[in-house]
Amino acid sequence: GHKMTWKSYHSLDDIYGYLDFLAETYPNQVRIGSVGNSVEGRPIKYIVISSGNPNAKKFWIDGGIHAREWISPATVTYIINELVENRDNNQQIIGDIDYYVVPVINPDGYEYTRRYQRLWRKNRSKGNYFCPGVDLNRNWGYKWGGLGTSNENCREIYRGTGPFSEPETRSVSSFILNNKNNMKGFITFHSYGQYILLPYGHDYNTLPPDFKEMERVGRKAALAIKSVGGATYQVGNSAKLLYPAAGGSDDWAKGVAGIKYAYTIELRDQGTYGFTLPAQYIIPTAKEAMAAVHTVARAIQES
Ligand code: 0X9
Ligand code: ZN
Repeated sequence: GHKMTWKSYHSLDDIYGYLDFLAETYPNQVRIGSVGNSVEGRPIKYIVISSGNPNAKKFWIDGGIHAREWISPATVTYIINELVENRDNNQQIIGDIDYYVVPVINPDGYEYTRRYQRLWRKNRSKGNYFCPGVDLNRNWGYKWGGLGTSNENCREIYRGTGPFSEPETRSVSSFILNNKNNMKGFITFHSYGQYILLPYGHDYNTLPPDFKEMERVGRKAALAIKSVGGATYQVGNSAKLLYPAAGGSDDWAKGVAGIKYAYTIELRDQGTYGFTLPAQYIIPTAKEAMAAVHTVARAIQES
């Protein structure tokens, strides 16, 4: 057995214990491992949920790059649960897609928010004694250092000393590159605001050549979300809809790894609770996110 529920937010140990449980229970469907270690030496665990189809396309899903956005790891573990333990309800999207999932990219930050400071955002890099931490979503190596980033340690948007200066972004990006062949989907879950964000985020006027197609699928996902949970998600380019911010994982996934359908999804809510979304909203939020995963999976199949 395992102690995972979606009625409360869980510790990193519980989340990792759940992945271990799935690996033991479903040895033919799933494989787990670590992409590498965080600054404080915690593993960054992944799970591959495999279709068993040698020609499968790949779909990347991650959460927890920002420490305080607890709904993200909770949602990603819910999605894992759906894909592994609720296969019957998801037949349509598991026969020909392998899911590569990392529920907590920033395990040190996540545990820090649980133990000491609920609204911590960055990792726990020790560069500056008084102001530790790098914003891991400003540290990726595509247009690193541009708009919406800072070179000051104490800022929430501190980008680090160079592209991929942090072990978390370094190991996750290498893992993606090692598996990028046939990888067609990428969703990184954040909170909050209810947005489906499209690249590029590094400036106001750079869109990928297939932006229209990405937007079409993004809008479909927003409709699917609306029909299962009722929440309204806005869809658009992240610089225009939110703000420009360089060094994000989505831009790197699209621009460097070449993953066609690359999105950042900002989950519930729209500011009533913000980062401290009460646990009773985990299931409705995660069901909506699962609807978005379905939509992108269908687009991957058609691509
Ligand atoms: O600022 C961010 O990293 C994301 N918003 S959050 O409130 N969760 O911090 C948005 C990232 C969008 N993508 C890029 N700007 N590349
Ligand atoms: Zn975030």
